[in-house]
Amino acid sequence: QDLFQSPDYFAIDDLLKEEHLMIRSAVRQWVKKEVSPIIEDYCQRATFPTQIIDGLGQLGCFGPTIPVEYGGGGMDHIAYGLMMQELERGDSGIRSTASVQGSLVMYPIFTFGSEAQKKKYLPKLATGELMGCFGLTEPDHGSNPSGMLTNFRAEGDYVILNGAKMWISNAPFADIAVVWAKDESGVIRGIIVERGMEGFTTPETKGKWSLRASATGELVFDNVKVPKENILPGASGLKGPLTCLSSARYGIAWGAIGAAMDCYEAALRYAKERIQFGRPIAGFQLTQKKLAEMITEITKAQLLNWRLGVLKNEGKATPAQISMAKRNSCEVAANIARNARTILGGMGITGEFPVMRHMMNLESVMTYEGTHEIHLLITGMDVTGLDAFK
Ligand code: TGC
Ligand code: FAD
Repeated sequence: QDLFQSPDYFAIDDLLKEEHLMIRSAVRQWVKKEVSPIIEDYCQRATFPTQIIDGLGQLGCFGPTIPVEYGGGGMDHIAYGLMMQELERGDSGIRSTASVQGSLVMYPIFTFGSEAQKKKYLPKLATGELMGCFGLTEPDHGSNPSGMLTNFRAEGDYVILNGAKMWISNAPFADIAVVWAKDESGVIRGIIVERGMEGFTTPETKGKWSLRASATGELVFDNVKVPKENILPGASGLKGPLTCLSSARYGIAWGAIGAAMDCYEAALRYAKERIQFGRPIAGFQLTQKKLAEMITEITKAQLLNWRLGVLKNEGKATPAQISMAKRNSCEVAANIARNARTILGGMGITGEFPVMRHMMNLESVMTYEGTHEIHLLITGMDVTGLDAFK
C-alpha cells in the first residue's frame, strides 16, 4: 500500500475499505513488476504478452465479481473498478484482456448459462487456463448490433452457425468465443463456440496504431456445427449482450482514469525536472494550467466512479449512468494524454514515456464498448426521453 503513488487530491482513499486498498496495491505492484518493464516493447512489436495470463488469473483479475464457488473472486464492484484502474495504468490492452475475460465471457456464462456451462467453463476461465472472447460487432453492424446478420439454424442436436464478427479482442488466441447470433426466428441468442470446431477461424487484424499490445481479430463461421447445449439458455434478445456491455463499460470508466493518472504523473515529474529559460517548465503558468486541469478532472472522475461503484454494489446503477461515466472517463483521459504529451515536448512522442502509447490506446477505448457519440446519445435519450439514434 505504501508503494501506491497516485493522485488522491480529495482523500478518496478514506471512502475505500481496507480490502479495496489491499487489492489495489497488489495489482499495482504486479503491473509495476510484470507489465511496465515489457509493455513498450510488446506494443512496438504489436504483440500480446501471453506470459502475463497466469499472473492475471492468480491476482483474481478474471471475473473478480463472479462468486468464489465458480472460481471468481467474489469481490464487490469497487474492487473490480480499482483492479481495472491499475491494469489500465499499465496499458489499455492489458485491461482489455481482463475486461473481455471477466465481463464479456465469464459474466454472460454466469448470468445466462446453464449450471453445466458454468461448471464446465468458469473455473478454467478464472485461472486463465481457458481464454475467451466476445463476438457482437460485425463488419456492417457496429453501433447498431440489432441489425446483425450472423445466424444459426437447428439440425438435430446441433445448430449450424454462419456469419462473421469483426474487431474482436483476444480472438486470435481465445479458446472459446461467446457469440451473439440470430436464431431462425430472428431472435438474438448467445452461443459458446470452441476453437477447433470445423469451419471456425479467427484471422488476426494487423496494422493497428492503437491497442497494439492487444490481439484483435475476426471470428468467421462457415457452417460451424455447434452442439445445442452450447446455447446460453437465459439470454434472448439484444438485452443479453447489452447487459454484458454494462458490466464491461463500468470497468472501462475506472480503467481509463488509470491511463490518465499515468500520463498526469509522467507529465508532472517531467515538468518539475525539465529546465528551459533557466527554470523548471512546471513554473510556467501555461504548464500549471495544464497540470491543474488534469488533476481537477482526474479527481472529479474518481469521485464519479466511486459513487457509481457504490450504486452498482447496491444494484442501483442504471445503464445510462454507466454510459455517462464511461464517456466521461474516456474524454478526461484522452485530453490528459494529449496535454501530457505537449508538456513532454519532443520526448512525448517516444517510447521513453508511456504517454503517446496511452494516447493512441485511448482512441480505441473511446470507440469500443459503444462509441463516444453513442454514449452521449444514451445520456441525451435518458434526459429527454427521445431516441436520437434512428
Ligand atoms: P434498445 O431497444 O435500446 O435496447 C434493447 C434492449 O436492451 C436493453 N438495454 C440494455 N440492457 C442492459 N444494459 C444496457 N446498457 C442496455 N441498453 C439497452 C433495453 O432496455 C431493451 O430491453 P427490452 O427488454 O426492451 O428488449 O436497442 P437499440 O437497438 O435501439 O440499440 C441501442 C444502442 C444503440 C444504445 C445499443 O445498440 C448500443 O449500445 N450500441 C453500441 C454497441 C456496442 O457498444 N458494441 C460494443 C461491442 S463489444 C466491444 O466493443 C468489446 S471491446 C472489449 C475490450 O477490448 O475491452
Ligand atoms: P460505426 O458504428 O460504423 O460508427 C462510425 C461512426 O458513426 C462513429 O463515430 C459513431 O459514433 C457514428 N455513429 C454511428 N451511429 C450513429 C448514430 N446513430 N448517431 C450518431 N453517430 C453515429 N466488438 C466486439 O463485439 N467485441 C470485441 O471484443 C471488440 N473489441 C474491439 C477492439 C478494438 C481495438 C476496436 C477498435 C473495436 C472493438 N470492438 C469489439 C468493436 C467496437 O465495439 C466497434 O468498433 C464500435 O461499437 C463501433 O462500431 P464501428 O466501428 O462499426 O463504427
